[in-house]
Amino acid sequence: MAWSKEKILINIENLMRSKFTNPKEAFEYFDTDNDGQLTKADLKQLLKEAKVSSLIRGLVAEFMLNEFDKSKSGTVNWEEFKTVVHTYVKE
Ligand SMILES: [Ca+2]
Repeated sequence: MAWSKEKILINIENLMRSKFTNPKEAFEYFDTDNDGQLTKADLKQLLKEAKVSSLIRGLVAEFMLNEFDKSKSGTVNWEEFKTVVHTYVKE
């Protein structure tokens, strides 16, 4: 199966819809150490649960950090995550 950005986003959207009732719940679930930041490892776990192939998870997590980590902290905080969700997941 070929992976495209669209397919990955659809998988993430499906995960959000099936597993969580709102974006905050998803963020808190993946923020395993509760420091308010999602690390690259946390993003890879999100991608794993979204059934994105293990072959490309690292690459996609890297891409997500580059695109959404506006503060360049190397992690995605709640404000940044909210932007991601609102950009890609239709209410
Ligand atoms: Ca964290």
